[in-house]
Order: sequence, then structure tokens, then C-alpha cells
Amino acid sequence: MTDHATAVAHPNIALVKYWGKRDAAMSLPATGSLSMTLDVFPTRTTVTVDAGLAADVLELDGRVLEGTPLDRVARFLDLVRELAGDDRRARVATTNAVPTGAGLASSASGFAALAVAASAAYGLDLSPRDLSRLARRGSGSASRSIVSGVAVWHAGDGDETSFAEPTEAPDMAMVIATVEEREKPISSRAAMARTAETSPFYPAWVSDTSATLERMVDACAAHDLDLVGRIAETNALRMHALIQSCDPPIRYLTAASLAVLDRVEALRADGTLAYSTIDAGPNVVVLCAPADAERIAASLADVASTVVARPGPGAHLVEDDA
Ligand code: 2P0
Repeated sequence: MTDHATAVAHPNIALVKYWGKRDAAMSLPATGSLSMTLDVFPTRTTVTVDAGLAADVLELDGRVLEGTPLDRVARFLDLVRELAGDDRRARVATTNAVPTGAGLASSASGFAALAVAASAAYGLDLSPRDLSRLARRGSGSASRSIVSGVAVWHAGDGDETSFAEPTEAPDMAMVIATVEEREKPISSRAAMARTAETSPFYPAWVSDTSATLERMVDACAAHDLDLVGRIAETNALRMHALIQSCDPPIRYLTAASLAVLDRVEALRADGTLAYSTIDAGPNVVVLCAPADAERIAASLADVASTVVARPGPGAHLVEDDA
């Protein structure tokens, strides 16, 4: 007997960043975070449960993957199998429109799509909260890609309470300014661990980010986009300062990233609401009002390749093509 399901999920960009775990085994974050799920760069994943398979199989964009990516997916499927009481193995086929490894959170859309497709393929009927908790176990930021639009991921006090849910927010757009598409020098997971172990600033980051999240939730609820942007840019630059304070240091920002940051400052000086945020890579994302997005994208065309994104849907099942 085979059972299959297909899901689509999109990446999310954090406006208050997740950077550090308090429990790596359970994927519990040191602090809560807040993000916008995008309407671009979808990941589409089909899970086919097959009693005839001796081991899980992973295919990304038509290529069979083994080693670490397969191990990570198989460990995740073990969680689903345990919940379902079903030990059959599965074939996972994923197509990814996110530039993998460029700091655009392909693991977020990847594990969100996998959580939705795998839980359906194994016959589970999980609530949005339980899907978010499950996706979190694959990759922390995936908990937020379960949610449409703006999501707050609660640090929680354990597995049961660490999930993402929608939160009230102003309408916004993001201009994704890609300056480079190469693989990042060190994974977020390894970089987070090094940060917690070696940065003297880590305790300050944890306490500051907890307070920042409260201010951000309030700014979102007040529909104050300028304050949302200011808080987001400050939080992102603090995260990069923190990362650079590791031993040995880790630096994701390049000269090309700084050129975009300078442009965004110049836009603000000219009266345009525009703020930068940057994930674990060199690319910059500019938060702005929807009406300004195309003009801002055009103004960055000589320093980056740009895509305008708007709030997108949470991970969801789609017509199955297995
Ligand atoms: C975020 N990032 O909040 C932060 C900002 C990158 C920079 O979440 O180890 O792939 O799988 O839980 O979710 C990237 O880290 O890490 C991330 P794991 P994840 O979006």
C-alpha cells in the first residue's frame, strides 16, 4: 500500500531574528522571533509512503541526495512515523525555487512543506499549532513558514508551547536584493552553536531580543510600519555584530551587502520608508510600504538583482501529482 501527499511552502524573512537554541535536540530557541512568510520562491514536496522501501529516499530538483541532507530528512520522518505509529519508509521529492544556501531560508520552506506533506501522507490530521511544532523539529525557522503572512514564534517553555502563530501587522512588502548566490561559508546551525559557545555578547543578545520581540509585536499591532522597520534593522545589525564577535569570527556581510545598506540609508534620507534586514548570508531584504516596492527595486538594480515579495500563504496541501 502507498500513501502520498504534496505540499507547497514559502520562505519567511525574520524581522526579529532567531539566533541561538536553548535545547538543540528539541529545537527550542533561546528567544522568540517574528517573520513575514513570502509569496515568492516556493518549495513543493511530495511524500510517498512505500512499504516496499528499505530506507527513505530524498530527491531534490530531480537529483538523489544522500549523506547529511538525507539523514536530516530521515530523522524528521522518524518523528512523523512515531506520531503515526507507522514504520514504513518514504520517498521525498522536492523542488526548490529558493537559491539554496544563499541565506534565503531554504530550510524553512523545505521543512514546512515536508511537515505538511509527510503528516498527511502518514494519515495524521494535525492542527496548525502542531504542524508548526513539528516543522520546528526539522528547522527552527520552518515553524514560521507554516503560518500565512506575519508570524510570531513563541520561545515557549517547552515543546508544547514553542510554535508560531499569526499576529496582527501592517500591510508590507519586501524587496529581496540578491548580491550573491553562492553557498554560505558556514551553516546557520553551526554558526549559532559557535555564537552561543564563544561570543561574550551572547547573553546580551538573548535578553535584548526577548525585549525587542515585545516591542515589535506592539509596533505591528499598532500598524506602525516605520517603527517596525526601525526595530527590524536594529535587530538584524545586532545579530550580525553578534555573529562577528565569535571566535573564530563569522562574517556573512560582504562589500556588496554594505553597498545595499548604504543605498537604503540614502532612500530614507530622501524620505522613503525603507529598512534593511539580512539573514545568514550576504543578501539584503528591504522592508517597505507596498506602494514603494517597485520603485525601490528599480533603484537597487545596479547593485543587486531584485525580487518584490508580499505576504504569502502558510504551508498547505496541494493537488497530489505522485
Ligand atoms: C531567522 N535564521 O530568524 C534567522 C536569522 C537565519 C538568520 O532561522 O538550526 O535554518 O535549522 O533551527 O532555522 C536560520 O536558521 O536553523 C534562521 P536550525 P535555521 O530566520
